[in-house]
Amino acid sequence: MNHSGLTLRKIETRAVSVPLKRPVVSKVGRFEEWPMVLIDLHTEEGIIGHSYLEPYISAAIPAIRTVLAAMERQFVGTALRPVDVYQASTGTFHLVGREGISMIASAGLDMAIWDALAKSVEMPLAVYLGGSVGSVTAYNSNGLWLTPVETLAAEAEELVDEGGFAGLKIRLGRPNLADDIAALAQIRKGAGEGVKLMCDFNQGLDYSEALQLCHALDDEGLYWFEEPVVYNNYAGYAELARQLKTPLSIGENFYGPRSLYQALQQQACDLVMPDLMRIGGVTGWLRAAAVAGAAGIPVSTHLYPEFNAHLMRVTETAHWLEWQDWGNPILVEPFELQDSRLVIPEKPGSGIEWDETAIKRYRMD
Ligand code: SMN
Ligand code: MG
Repeated sequence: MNHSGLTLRKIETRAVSVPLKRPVVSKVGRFEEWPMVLIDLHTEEGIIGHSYLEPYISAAIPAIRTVLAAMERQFVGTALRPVDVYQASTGTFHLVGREGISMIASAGLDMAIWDALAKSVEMPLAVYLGGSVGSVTAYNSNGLWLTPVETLAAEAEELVDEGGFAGLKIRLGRPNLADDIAALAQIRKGAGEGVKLMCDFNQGLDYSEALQLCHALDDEGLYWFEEPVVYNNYAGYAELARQLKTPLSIGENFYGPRSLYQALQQQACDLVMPDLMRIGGVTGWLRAAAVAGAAGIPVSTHLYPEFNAHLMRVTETAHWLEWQDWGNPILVEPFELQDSRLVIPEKPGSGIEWDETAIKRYRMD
């Protein structure tokens, strides 16, 4: 039997900064543009795997590219087995920390390998992973930042219309509770009854503020409270989860499946939403999703909707896909949304194809 598969020739990385239709105004920063690292994994067999990373800050990009270049030296000429490469790359780079840039670069490489392998057998990634293509329940996370309250009703209406959305992410945590309540009223007015509102605080509160604000908002019918306090205060989260009726969601800052396991061990949340670049790419996701599935905890996604849609099709306790259209300007064919569901394209791999003309326009390097 021939198990040779694909062999790594080179890892090409490019940095782009893509304009955002609605600037991100949040407790983690204000962003007018969205920096991305595009990864093209070239194989000796001619198949090219694509993935991208969203590192928030462009200052982080050179470090990520340096680690990916080191990984290229580590794996060039070898067979692309994602589980083995994940083990070896996280194994090498854990010497400078399991979290942060090491994990982010490993995840980007891992995603590109899975994409290339699925393409090599002409299967959509979901099918290659043992699932099927279809659609995935999604909420719209493209707006409703900490922006002026009087603009929120019209924006909420627009966001629902972008894909018949049954859920929207909203950001709260303004300096005055009255302003959050007013923001919520405007959003409800624009979104209409029945639309679920996922409420993100982006770690903007200290524990005592979170205690007060979450209790004050606990009867407002919000679908979840996300990251009220610093991401790794699991003891604080456990206490909040015990006290509050509104489900508590964390996970975009889990680095690797073990962080998810530790959070669940400490009963720090009701819901999880791992971020693909921090959880460890496709390989990290599958491991984390297995832990959450065994624990009966619903799993939502964070960013990376194109890859995540495939992963949700093989996630036991799949909950909501977070939809952001931020990568659309550099894709040949943006993914489609209908009736609050993302429709996975019938294409090999993840279905990501670069719009090279657009990439030239947004290149940073
Ligand atoms: C978020 C994502 C990207 C930029 C800022 C904030 C947010 C989310 O935490 O969950 O979408
Ligand atoms: Mg969030």
